[in-house]
Amino acid sequence: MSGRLHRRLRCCLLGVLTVLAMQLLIVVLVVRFGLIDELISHRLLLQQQQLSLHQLEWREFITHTPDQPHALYQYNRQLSDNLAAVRLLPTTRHHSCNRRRYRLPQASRAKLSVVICFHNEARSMLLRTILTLISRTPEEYLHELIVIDDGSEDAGLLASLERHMTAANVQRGRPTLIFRRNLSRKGLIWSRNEGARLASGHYLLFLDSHCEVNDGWLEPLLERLALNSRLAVSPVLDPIEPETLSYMAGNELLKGGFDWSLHFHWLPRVLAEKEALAQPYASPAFAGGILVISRESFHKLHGFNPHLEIWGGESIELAIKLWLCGGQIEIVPCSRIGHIFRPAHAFEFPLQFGQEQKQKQEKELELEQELERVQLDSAQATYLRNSKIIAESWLDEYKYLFYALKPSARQIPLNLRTVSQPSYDPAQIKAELNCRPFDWLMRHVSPELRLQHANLSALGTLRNADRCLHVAGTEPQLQLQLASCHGLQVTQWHLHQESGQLSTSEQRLCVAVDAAAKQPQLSLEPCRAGQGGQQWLRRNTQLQHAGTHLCLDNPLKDQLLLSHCRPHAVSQSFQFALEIQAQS
Ligand code: UD2
Ligand code: MN
Repeated sequence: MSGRLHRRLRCCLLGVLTVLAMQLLIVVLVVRFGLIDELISHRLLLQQQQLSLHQLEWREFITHTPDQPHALYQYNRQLSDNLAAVRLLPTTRHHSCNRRRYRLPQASRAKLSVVICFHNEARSMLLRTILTLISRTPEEYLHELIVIDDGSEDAGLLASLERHMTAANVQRGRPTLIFRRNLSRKGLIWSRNEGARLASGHYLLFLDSHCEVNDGWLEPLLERLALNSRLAVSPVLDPIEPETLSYMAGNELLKGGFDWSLHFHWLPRVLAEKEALAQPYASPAFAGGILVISRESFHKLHGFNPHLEIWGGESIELAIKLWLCGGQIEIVPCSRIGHIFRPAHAFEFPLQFGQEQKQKQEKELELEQELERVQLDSAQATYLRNSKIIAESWLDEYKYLFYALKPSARQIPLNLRTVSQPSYDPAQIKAELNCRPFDWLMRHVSPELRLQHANLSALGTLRNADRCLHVAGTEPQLQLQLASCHGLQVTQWHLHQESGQLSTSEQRLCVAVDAAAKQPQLSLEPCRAGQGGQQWLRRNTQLQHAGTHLCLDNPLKDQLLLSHCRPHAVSQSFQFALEIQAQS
């Protein structure tokens, strides 16, 4: 009797286990082949009665993507083609954001115009950006979508997109669709300004063309904007991994900022007592170039600086302009937008310095070589030129710090083209809007800028006559030498206030002298705290090594050595680009 019961129980248990195992197998299969994503996203589209897969026939649209090498996109294009157009994304914002009810302005007063410009974006990626936006933005707020093709090589893309989207949009009539194509490439700054010129909504969203907005992205932003018309906002950007396209959580403990060379930097956000993680917070700069601003204030500020070319710096300039001219910037952690941060530029940059200029300099062979080097990296040169314009426009007397860190920017001719551009004169904008001096921003918005060099006595290039102290070669064969001061990559130095160390600007290598050696030699060593051999004293324009009391000297062309200090010796006079404070 008990044996039979046993057998039955075993049978039952086996049955239950088999069913469980089968269920597990189904789950694994569904997850493995991404069926869940497909099913949910398909349902999502149909449910929302928006641009359904059927209407848009997007598969047909993306099959016409021209075959291009990976370098053109810098992400996994094949995977992008095979993923659902709108996929389910993980909830990355704090759970309290989901529970909150947002105080939203009336839709008739908060119409949103979205500007997306792109150059050589894969069709599936652009489509995902657009469809995700449409399906995750409350219909009543999404007023118009302005898509600008900035001279992409896939010449048929825009017309085809327009055809499909217009057909899909017939029943809804919303959002208004505007398509434009630049026959030749004009850069993202020109294109975004053009988008803003065409826009008619109350607010502008500038969006990259490889993004996925997450659920509920708009409401937290609108709530803030409605409270304060002088505010411009960024979501927290969630990184999408370029190869796996997996969607990850961005960090709400970071602010946007920039350094004196006008490069964008993340800065730590320090939470005030009782400040919740999900609370909006002020930020010196936007979280990158994805931002929402009222159209009126954008135009009042004269938009993005039209003198900036192709790529880079425009959102930093807008941030400086906003803060100085009565605006504010916030990052809103309850709003999330995914963005593919690509490992390298996915496009070429036009040359910055023309052949003619090179010819002019022909006599000076060296300078010519420098210019060639500059030409090799026109992306850097474009960024440098844009940064120089920003420094000249807004940094007031602090622009010398910028030049100290970017000495080669001095060589870059500006000849600002104004013919086809609307007039843009920072001095006029400052007068018109009663803008504050840059110093105010350092005091009230970005104290990090003040502190950045607080422990330095001097910084920048270190020059004797027309030669600069430079670290040449590659590891482990690095060499200290004198080189032309004009190269883009010429070494930048830091003379530290307390330790007296003379280090490269990333503070890894220090100039050292072995005091115990018979003939003291200069060398490069990893910087180490409390290392006597690495201590230098600033004596007027001389650099005296503390251990040996010898001075840095350049007695013959390109010869670098140590010798007895002779006051007023020209060969021992080394100038930093910027002296900040005397050594203590
Ligand atoms: C960052 C910003 C971007 C912008 C840029 C600096 C984020 C997430 N993105 O870009 O918004 O501020 O820095 O200018 O912070 N494009 C054109 N024409 C061009 C070059 C680019 O239309 O000549 C498009 C491009 O297809 C993309 C957008 O401009 O949609 C931004 O360029 P990106 O994605 O290559 O640069 P990224 O993300 O480093
Ligand atoms: Mn981007």
